[in-house]
Amino acid sequence: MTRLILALDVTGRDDALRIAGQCAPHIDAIKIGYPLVLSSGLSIARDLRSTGLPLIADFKVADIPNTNHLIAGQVFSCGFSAIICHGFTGSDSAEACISSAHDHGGECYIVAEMSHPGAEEFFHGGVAERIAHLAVRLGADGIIAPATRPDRVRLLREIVGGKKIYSPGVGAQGGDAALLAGLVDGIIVGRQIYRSPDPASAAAQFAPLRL
Ligand code: NUP
Repeated sequence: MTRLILALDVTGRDDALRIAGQCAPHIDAIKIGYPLVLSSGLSIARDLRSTGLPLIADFKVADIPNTNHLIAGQVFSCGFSAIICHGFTGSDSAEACISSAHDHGGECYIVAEMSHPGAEEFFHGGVAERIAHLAVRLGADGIIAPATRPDRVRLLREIVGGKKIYSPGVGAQGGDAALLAGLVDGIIVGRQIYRSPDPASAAAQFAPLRL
């Protein structure tokens, strides 16, 4: 089964709650980040919990260990069940997020390689592989790997084994969900769903993946 994670990058509270409510029967989790939290406040997380779905905080946390620890503490006190952090900051910073997540009964996902074209400038040449190894060594719950490059996801899967892989980049960024089925544990989809005139139907189109 491949989970469907809605990237809810709208910038209005009402839109966010409406789309989340419509899509809830067709998705497995909601991921929110700076666009929604900066426009609506962190309290949007509490409101979205009424959907009953797990909430993932995509703040791509990338600071010194103490600041990472403080950020993660705030995230989990708002009811998120997982946090996404960067790994290029090094073991101590990543470990601060992972241990904070686990102290709160939550999960931590480390970005191994990003999905946009520019990611190749720094994540290729061995960096993504090193970050994936770091995620395994530190006991992260999984990694973020690009749906736009299934061959890279296959390679990173060999490193992380049974850890979870969540993949953004399906739809608007050109990734094809069918190529990821069975390879990743979840696909992250934003614009293809929330920009649709009928977000529930757009989400429902991924139903075969979730079987
Ligand atoms: O490498 C990444 N690529 C990516 O698109 C890591 C991410 N966290 N994301 C996020 O996934 C991005 O910030 C957005 O929230 C979502 C993809 O949205 P869309 O391209 O499907 O609209």
